[in-house]
Amino acid sequence: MTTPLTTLRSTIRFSQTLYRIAAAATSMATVATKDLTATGEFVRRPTAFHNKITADGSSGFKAEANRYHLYVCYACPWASRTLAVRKLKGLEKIISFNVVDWLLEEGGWKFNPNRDDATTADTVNGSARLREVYLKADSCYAGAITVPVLWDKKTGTIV
Ligand SMILES: N[C@@H](CCC(=O)N[C@@H](CS)C(=O)NCC(=O)O)C(=O)O
Repeated sequence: MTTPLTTLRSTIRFSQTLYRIAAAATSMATVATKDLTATGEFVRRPTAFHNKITADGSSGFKAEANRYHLYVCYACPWASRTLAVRKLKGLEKIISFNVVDWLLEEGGWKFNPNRDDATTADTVNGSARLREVYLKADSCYAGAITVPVLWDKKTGTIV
C-alpha cells in the first residue's frame, strides 16, 4: 500500500540517486577539463611509471605468477582494457586486482568496499586511497594519480 511515508522514502531515494549521478558527472568533468588546452583539445598527460614485464627479467620486472597486482576502476576505459587483456590472455589466476570507488572526488581515487558489490578494499597495500600506493612507489611523487596501476608485490613498486 502506498502511504505518505513510502512516497516520501522513494522521493528521498530518487533524490539521492540524482545527487550521485550529478556528483559523478561533476567529478569526471573536473578531471576532463584539467587536461584540455585553451582550444579545447584533450592532451593526455605523460605517465610516470611505464616499465615492461619481460620473460627474462631484463627490464627489472620478470614475468612471474602471482607477482603483479592491478588497481582498476570500472568507470575507466583504460583500466577496463587491462582487465580485458588479463582475461583474454588467461591471466586471471596469476594477476590479482582491486577496484576503487567509481566516484572520483577531491583527494583522488579511494578504496570504498561498501560502495557496491564491485568495489573492493586494497588487499595488497591496505591503502585508503590510491595516492598512498603511488607514494609507496615513490615518496616524492607529485604527478597524476590515475588508474590503471600495475603493482609489483616483489619489489614494492609500480611497474
Ligand atoms: N596513464 C594512464 C591514464 C589513464 C587515465 O587517465 N585514467 C583516468 C581515469 S579513465 C584517471 O585515473 N584519472 C584520474 C585523474 O585524472 O585524476 C594510462 O594511459 O593508462
